[in-house]
Amino acid sequence: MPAYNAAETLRMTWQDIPKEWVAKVILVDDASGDKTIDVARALSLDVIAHPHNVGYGGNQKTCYMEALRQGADVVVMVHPDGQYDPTLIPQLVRPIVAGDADMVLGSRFLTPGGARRGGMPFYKFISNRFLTTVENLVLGRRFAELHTGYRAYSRHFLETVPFLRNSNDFVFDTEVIAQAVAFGFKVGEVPVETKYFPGASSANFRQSLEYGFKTLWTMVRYLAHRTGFRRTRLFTH
Ligand SMILES: Nc1nc2c(ncn2[C@@H]2O[C@H](COP(=O)(O)OP(=O)(O)OP(=O)(O)O)[C@@H](O)[C@H]2O)c(=O)[nH]1
Ligand SMILES: [Mg+2]
Repeated sequence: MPAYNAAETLRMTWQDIPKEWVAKVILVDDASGDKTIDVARALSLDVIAHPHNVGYGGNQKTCYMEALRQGADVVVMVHPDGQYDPTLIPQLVRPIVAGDADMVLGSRFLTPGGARRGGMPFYKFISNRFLTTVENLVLGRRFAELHTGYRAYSRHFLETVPFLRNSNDFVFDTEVIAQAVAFGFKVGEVPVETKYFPGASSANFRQSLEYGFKTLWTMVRYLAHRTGFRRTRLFTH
């Protein structure tokens, strides 16, 4: 769990995790201003505390490095803000264990109307659809959604893709998808629900706009790399 000011929602998120499916719950706190660390320790999670705030992508880097260090075969990212349903963890893990995928995305758009019913703001819904369409064109795939924060990775994936070179910001999530395609990994999608509610953490308008432009820039970089125009270390070993 990449956590930032998640004290209010962490316990309920943790309670819904199917414990028989999960060997370890690692929480990385990104210098929250609230009691996230205290709640995490009370729940006996493996806690790593960043001494300073790095950002959502930087937080994931620490999460994945620690999971690899602890010997994980499959790693699932669950946001501690309660927006994604942890009871669906088995659905994300199964395709990896079966060898059908090395990365699984929990898609909020596979159930028609689901994202809006879950309270996704209209502007996020529209920009998500737009960006996903552009990305599909560039990547040559047909994903239902590329902006979900609910994802699972195989160990092999995390040991192959150079995710430490990614942004420390939200666009980390887009870069990983472009890397998955660039490295030829099989990416699966399973339907998940989403809940937008007052206590959940949500990227604000400015952050979302910045994320949108950085996502498009990532696609430009991907194309430039693919065509040999300008290669980037994001997509090489
Ligand atoms: N490390 C770190 N984590 C963050 C930061 N901001 C948010 N997070 C965590 O990352 C998760 C995702 O961030 P959100 O702000 O919820 O954004 P989002 O879920 O991508 O966007 P929404 O769909 O609008 O909720 C949250 O569960 C936060 O705990 C940050 O600055 N640093
Ligand atoms: Mg959120």
